[in-house]
Amino acid sequence: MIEIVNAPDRLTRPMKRVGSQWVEIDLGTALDEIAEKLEVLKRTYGARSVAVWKGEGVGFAQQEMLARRFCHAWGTPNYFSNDSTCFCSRWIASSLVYGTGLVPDYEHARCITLWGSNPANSHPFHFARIKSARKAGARLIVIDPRNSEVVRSADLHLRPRLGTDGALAWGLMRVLIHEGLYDHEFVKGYTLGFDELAAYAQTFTPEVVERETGVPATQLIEAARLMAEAAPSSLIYAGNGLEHHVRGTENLRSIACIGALLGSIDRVGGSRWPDSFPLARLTLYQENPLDDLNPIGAREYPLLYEFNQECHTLTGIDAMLTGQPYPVRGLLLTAANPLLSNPRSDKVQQAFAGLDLLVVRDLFLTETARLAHYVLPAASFLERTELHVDSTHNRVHLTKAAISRPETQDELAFWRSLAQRLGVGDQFPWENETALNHWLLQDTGVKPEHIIDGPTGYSFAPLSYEKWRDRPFPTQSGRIEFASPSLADRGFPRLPEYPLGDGALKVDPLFPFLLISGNRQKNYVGSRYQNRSSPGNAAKSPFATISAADARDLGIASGDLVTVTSRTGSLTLTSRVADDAAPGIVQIPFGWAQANVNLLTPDDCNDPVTGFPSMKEVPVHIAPAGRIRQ
Ligand SMILES: Nc1nc2c(c(=O)[nH]1)N[C@H]1C(S)=C(S)[C@@H](COP(=O)(O)OP(=O)(O)OC[C@H]3O[C@@H](n4cnc5c(=O)[nH]c(N)nc54)[C@H](O)[C@@H]3O)O[C@H]1N2
Ligand SMILES: Nc1nc2c(c(=O)[nH]1)N[C@H]1C(S)=C(S)[C@@H](COP(=O)(O)OP(=O)(O)OC[C@H]3O[C@@H](n4cnc5c(=O)[nH]c(N)nc54)[C@H](O)[C@@H]3O)O[C@H]1N2
Ligand SMILES: [Mo]
Repeated sequence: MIEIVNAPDRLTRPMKRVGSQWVEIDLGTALDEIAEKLEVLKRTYGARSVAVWKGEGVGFAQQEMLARRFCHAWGTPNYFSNDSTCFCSRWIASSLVYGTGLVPDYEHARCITLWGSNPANSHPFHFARIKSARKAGARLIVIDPRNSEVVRSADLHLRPRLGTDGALAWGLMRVLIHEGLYDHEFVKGYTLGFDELAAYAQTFTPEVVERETGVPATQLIEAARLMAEAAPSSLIYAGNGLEHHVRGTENLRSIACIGALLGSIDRVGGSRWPDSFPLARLTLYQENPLDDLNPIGAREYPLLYEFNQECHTLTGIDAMLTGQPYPVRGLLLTAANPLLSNPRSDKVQQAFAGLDLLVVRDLFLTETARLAHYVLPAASFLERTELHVDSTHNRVHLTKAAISRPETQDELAFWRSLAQRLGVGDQFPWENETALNHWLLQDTGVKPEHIIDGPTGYSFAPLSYEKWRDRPFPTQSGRIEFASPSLADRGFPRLPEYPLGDGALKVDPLFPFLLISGNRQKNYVGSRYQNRSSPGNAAKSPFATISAADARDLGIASGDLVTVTSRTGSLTLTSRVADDAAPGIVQIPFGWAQANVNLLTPDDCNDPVTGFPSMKEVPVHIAPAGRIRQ
């Protein structure tokens, strides 16, 4: 952390691009010029021609809300973010079934199923909780086509073919129903559509599911029984690996239904319905909805917009390139590096290079920042104070600005200084983050002093369970919806159907391998910090990981350079042959400039429900690129 914030190449001065040169510019002048250009765009094309893009670098809490607030204060509905390739599809699937997202109660669980997630790399603090539950006797099931550290500590590993998780979920539901292992009372009392669900599940016998997914029938039955034995203290955590698929949301919706059959929803050791902590609302969607301005992607992917107020980034890139459905000519981007993180990087590059105004706020001069007209140095997490609500433990934390760097601006200061120049400063009345934090806490009964006092945060309520006993679920019907009337109204199937046969269709002779892009690595995050940790730990280059059997067939040894080609692009990188990789699958991490996997990922192969791009099931071709050993 210290190396990141004190890195010698950290941006410290605002810069303006003049021709191909960067010139340093005073912050006030930069903001004046940016505001002036924004006003010109507003006069010429309307405010909606300017978009805002927030990235993973500032997370999902108040910094995100400030960016959203700016949009609606100034008049543009076009807010883009990494959320629409990150967690929205899981959130929407869970919200369709339960009316809310759920949080895992790992500490009390007796059976934990990790489905498409590898917390040993991605969420070490979750993995620590899982390990202590294991010590207390919890069983662990991992559902992942490949091996990993979590797999090695599991009781049972199911390896479905990529993207066939929906068939597996239906298979598990059929076993639970067929063997009478589901929670009859819970299902009767709190769900909608069980008869439809049970009828549809009939087709998914263990043998049919084995043919579709490759998971042996005996393992499927064993998994269902393990889950049911531990119920209701039996939880399923679904990860990012499930989302980057064309059928991602429907697969996730069917997985969500299993929890209700197990009766493990909001039960001790199950999946909790989070207690709310009423921070004041920063967004202005109610005050100034702007829906009539046709937010980008809201027509194509209405659920993404209705549930998360997210515009669709891939449609946004097209709008920048084509001017359709209307011109998008300016972009204010903070804490993101879409040139490496969004699919079809070639199109992102072209779209950003053609903008009239691109402003990038970052700690470093990233690939995206290099295309900007203005680059502004941003305050890092160690230079900010902000609230974090931990809904798995009902705690709220307040970070301290541990160091001060007068030359950087935090997110509040940036949006506020721009709003003031654009005549909407009254929407950003807080002089600094401390004032904002007080305002956010005003209705909670908690004062910042309370939070600072406790090094482990402030516990706002005891963990609560079984809230459904005296409260309807926040769905349309007030019940858990196996069958969704609201999806049916939009022309989608009521049940999260799975079209059998998808699993078998996957081999394209031109592109015979499937690419999983973006499995998380321990020593860096997204496109950042690859070479920043101590030399022993730093990741120096990306690898294409393939199985020993595939390597033999291709005549490739570990360390050889390979060329991986998809329908959209090609890249050459070092191979790594791993015993535990799955045959037919190549894995490449994302976020590397020298081998950018998002040149291979398509932008026209999206989940029809939420618009999520397909990034974990991309047909590719692999060939040796030469015999040079690295
Ligand atoms: N192929 C493929 N692509 C993927 C994924 C995948 O699995 N496969 N995963 C997707 C997912 S889940 C996500 S979340 C996205 C992430 O994609 P992005 O949102 O683009 O996130 P990062 O690549 O981590 O880039 C974050 C940037 O924020 C900067 N930064 C760090 N701290 C701060 C700060 O405090 N303030 C500011 N202003 N900037 C800061 C960093 O220097 C970095 O440049 O990528 C998506 N892209
Ligand atoms: N160190 C580190 N930590 C991170 C990040 C980072 O870049 N570095 N990124 C953060 C971000 S933005 C996110 S969103 C999270 C993501 O964290 P997780 O949700 O844990 O996602 P991954 O680590 O990518 O693991 C996804 C797993 O899904 C599997 N998978 C892929 N396709 C399928 C499929 O079709 N079916 C099944 N069943 N499994 C499949 C992959 O093999 C992989 O093991 O991690 C966060 N934490
Ligand atoms: Mo993410």
